Amino acid sequence: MKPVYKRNITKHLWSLPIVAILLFGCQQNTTPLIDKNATPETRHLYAKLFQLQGKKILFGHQDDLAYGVNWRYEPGRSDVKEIVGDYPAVMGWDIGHIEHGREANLDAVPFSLMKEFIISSAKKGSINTISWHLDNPATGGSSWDTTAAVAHILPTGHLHTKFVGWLDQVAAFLDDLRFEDGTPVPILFRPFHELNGNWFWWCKPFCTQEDYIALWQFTVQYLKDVKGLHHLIYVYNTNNFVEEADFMDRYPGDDYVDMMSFDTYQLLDIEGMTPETLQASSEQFKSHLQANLDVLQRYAHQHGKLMALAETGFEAIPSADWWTTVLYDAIAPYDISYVLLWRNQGELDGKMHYYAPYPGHISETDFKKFFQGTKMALQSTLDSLNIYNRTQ
Ligand code: BMA
Repeated sequence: MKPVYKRNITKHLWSLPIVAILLFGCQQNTTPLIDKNATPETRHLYAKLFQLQGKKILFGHQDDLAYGVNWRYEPGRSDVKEIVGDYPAVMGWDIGHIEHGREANLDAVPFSLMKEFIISSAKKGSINTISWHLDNPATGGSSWDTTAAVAHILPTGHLHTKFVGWLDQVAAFLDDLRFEDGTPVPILFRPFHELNGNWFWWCKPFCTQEDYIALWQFTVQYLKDVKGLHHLIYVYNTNNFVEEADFMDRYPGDDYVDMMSFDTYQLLDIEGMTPETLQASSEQFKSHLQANLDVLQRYAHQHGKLMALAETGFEAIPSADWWTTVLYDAIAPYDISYVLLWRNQGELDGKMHYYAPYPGHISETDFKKFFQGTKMALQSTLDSLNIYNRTQ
């Protein structure tokens, strides 16, 4: 028996390279998670996201379960679900004000509820992503107070201890996000976002490239190696950009980033809007979005990272077919893992501030079409894929 077995192996050795090409040849260049000790659920999620690349675009919405247009904190409610019958595949949250140990975030979402929403939606298959609109540590002002602060919170700065205390608060919140069996819920963490804008104190005009990168690297190392958090997938994020160089200018390096992304909104004042100005604005938005997605995709593939459109939308969606003719048309050709719409606050400072439609909205029918026979995926799709590879 033995010699026959040996002969057969030798006979089939020639086919090994072909098998290898079939298995690996068509895949993108991918890198492992930056956290070598990432939990099994986090590693599984990360691998699944690579498998889904190009096939599905997960749909996300900020604060989806917390409130919507004309309602607040009603269990099970979601503006998205009321129209399409399913919850978002990606749930976005912001932990601004966690640094002060407050009860609620900067938009009044209680952290205790946020925690419940994160755990319960993960149990149903959704992925949670967290951003952090942290206050200015130098002044006590908000994220939008652009007084110089980054250099002061680095290890050599006089506010370093204060900042580390803030990171301890972040770590405690993140560490508390666990399934019933105690396993941490994987989180896409997107700190110091829109870095090339000019509105947050960590943005380009208010700190050097070196200091931004040092802040990012310190934060990752601290959460991962000092606090021992191993359920985070780190998301690098710029705002939309004109110059390609602006996208990678402050990139903290392949050892510090798992996913690359940018944010962009269609901006048009609804007052005085005409069909012509709307059309022109939509065309311009679409072409700029695609130009930026070209750049994102090139760098993400080159560096073996995942990619996402981390925030987008058109405030109050004044266009009935925006979902299919503008957003889907623009993003469908790309390998982004997800697209996330910003929050449905409702009225804010005298105008309507929401990015997903609600029942009765002019774009309701088109929003349903956006998910029919397209690459867009909602919670139930992820649930059926068991993205965290959990048995319970
Ligand atoms: C902005 C607006 C603000 C909000 C902030 C953080 O885009 O929605 O009202 O406070 O995001 O969520």
